Amino acid sequence: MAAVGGRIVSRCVSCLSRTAVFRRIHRPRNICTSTAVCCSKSENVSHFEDKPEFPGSRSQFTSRLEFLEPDRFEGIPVYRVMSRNGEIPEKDQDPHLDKETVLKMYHDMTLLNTMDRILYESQRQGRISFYMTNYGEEGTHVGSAAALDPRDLVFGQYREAGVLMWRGFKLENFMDQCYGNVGDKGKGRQMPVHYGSKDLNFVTISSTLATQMSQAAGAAYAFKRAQNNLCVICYFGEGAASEGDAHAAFNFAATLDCPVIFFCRNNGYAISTPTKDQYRGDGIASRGPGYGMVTLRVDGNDTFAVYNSVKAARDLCLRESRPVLIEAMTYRIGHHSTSDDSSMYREYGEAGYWAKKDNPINRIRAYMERQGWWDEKQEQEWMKDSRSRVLEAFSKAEAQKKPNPELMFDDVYDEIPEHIKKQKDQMKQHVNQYKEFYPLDIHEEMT
Ligand SMILES: Cc1ncc(C[n+]2csc(CCOP(=O)(O)OP(=O)(O)O)c2C)c(N)n1
Ligand SMILES: [Mg+2]
Repeated sequence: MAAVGGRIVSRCVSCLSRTAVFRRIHRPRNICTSTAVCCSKSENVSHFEDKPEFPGSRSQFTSRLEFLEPDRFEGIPVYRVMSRNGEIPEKDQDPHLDKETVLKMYHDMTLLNTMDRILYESQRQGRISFYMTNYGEEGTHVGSAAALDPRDLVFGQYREAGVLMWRGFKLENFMDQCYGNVGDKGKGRQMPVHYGSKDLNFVTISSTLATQMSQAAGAAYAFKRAQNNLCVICYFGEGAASEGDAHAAFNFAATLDCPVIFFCRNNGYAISTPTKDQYRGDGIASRGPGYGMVTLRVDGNDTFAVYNSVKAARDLCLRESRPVLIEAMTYRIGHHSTSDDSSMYREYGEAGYWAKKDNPINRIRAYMERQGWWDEKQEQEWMKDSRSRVLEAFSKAEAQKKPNPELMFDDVYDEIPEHIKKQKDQMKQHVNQYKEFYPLDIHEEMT
């Protein structure tokens, strides 16, 4: 390797070190003189005039036997707009959202929080069978939902209730689903938190991890063919990204140039498995370039940064008809679900840090206070009002009957086949014969 040029002080293009002394090697690029393996072997050296002709290859030949070290580069940066105290240091990054929009963001984030508390408690009291809270991730929901067109199709994982709330899913709708009562659009046939709404373009949750990912790629392909100028957004956890279906989804979307935003909520845990035991690479974002996808990592606790990211991703998706991967860094403050006890696998105080010090709700509130749009008195009033709204919806849902049990046989087939009809008749006969063992009084009557 012929070293030319003098010594200069700058940032090494290879190891990105600032303190090292540099040499210019071959092309005018700054390479650290450090003896570190990553730096000394950083430049491509080719003694060949031809370029690789292998199908799918787009690089050069090299005479260096050099492994690609995953730690050679600094981590992918986290895009942020707002500091923890609600300041926007780079004015050109301010999304300039109007007061009404920011207040709606705050109202939805806090209402979701209050709803989570009440429904979590109601599970603990045995009133519903299961629940999952969204604590800490409210900024990823509301920031992303606000940047979309309401006609864009949403595929969720299960911890995205704020997206639905932003689109207009009412407290009653959430409660009816969790109680599985006659008001539930799913007719009481799903576990709590498996929401869905055709009117709001939100595909019903299926908690089998990552199934929504390849469906989202397929839906985006259909959108592309329909040329409807809409995109698909697919939410998933960093844990779900370890499923094989995630690979299929990324690769289909990339090779078929599908307008889909893959929005990863990296909240640090897949139930009890922390990210350090889930992967060795630089999070989920580092996988994007491997699939040929444009990629961005964002501070998920910064609602404005999430908003800007999804808005830009949406434009890109539609303009260039290609998928975008966004990794939103956040933290799951609550237990995974009511079936989990996170004190068994994380230190006391760890979640508390995120609840108090780095929390999306606190951050947007600090912004609103700086703008003079919010104060303690408004906060107190809103907290009282939102709590009573949640409690009212909760009491109404609890008082409603459960659906007619016969409905469990509907909606899988367009026309119920004979063998299912037979099962339905057997169920009715059995229940009628052993009435005293079934809580028929809380259900709508069978025909
Ligand atoms: C195919 C499949 N495997 C395992 C599970 C059990 N399971 C449910 S949620 C979960 C963790 C998912 O973690 P992540 O994707 O990070 O989402 P988060 O819960 O953190 O929001 C697991 C393993 C499942 N539902 N589906
Ligand atoms: Mg997770």
